[in-house]
Amino acid sequence: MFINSVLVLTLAITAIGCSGSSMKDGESPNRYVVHRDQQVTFFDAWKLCHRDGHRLATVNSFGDSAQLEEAIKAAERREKTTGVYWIGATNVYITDQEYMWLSTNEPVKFTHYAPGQPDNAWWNENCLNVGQFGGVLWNDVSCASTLAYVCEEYEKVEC
Ligand SMILES: [Ca+2]
Repeated sequence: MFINSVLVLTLAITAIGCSGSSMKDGESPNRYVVHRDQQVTFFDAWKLCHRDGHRLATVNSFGDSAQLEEAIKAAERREKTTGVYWIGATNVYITDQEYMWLSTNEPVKFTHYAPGQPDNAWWNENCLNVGQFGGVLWNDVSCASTLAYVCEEYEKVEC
């Protein structure tokens, strides 16, 4: 019985796999952390999130989107102003122009674009924000724009 349990556990761990860290998406409420204290470029936002042990926000489902909207609304209610916020997807210098979540190295599959977006206006819009067109609809803008940003807490699994 003990050996069987060890075997099952070993198989379970093997099945999960372990490549340095494992991300847990869509399961922990209140994982989005809204930063409105400064307006920064996309990559500065990415760096600031990692400095806090977080990552620039990923949004992989309508559930994620609802959580993100609630976090932003709560922050905006407190400060009585709206904002525009970076989330963690970019296609800058990616040859096929496919957007990816920089934080997880995963392609963007779920999308929540505003109508007419992404439009890559002036061939210079390669990073995504939320809030510019209301709610948490996405828009592509220049990565050098300076915006507020949303980080995300995530679960790191040591191997
Ligand atoms: Ca755009």
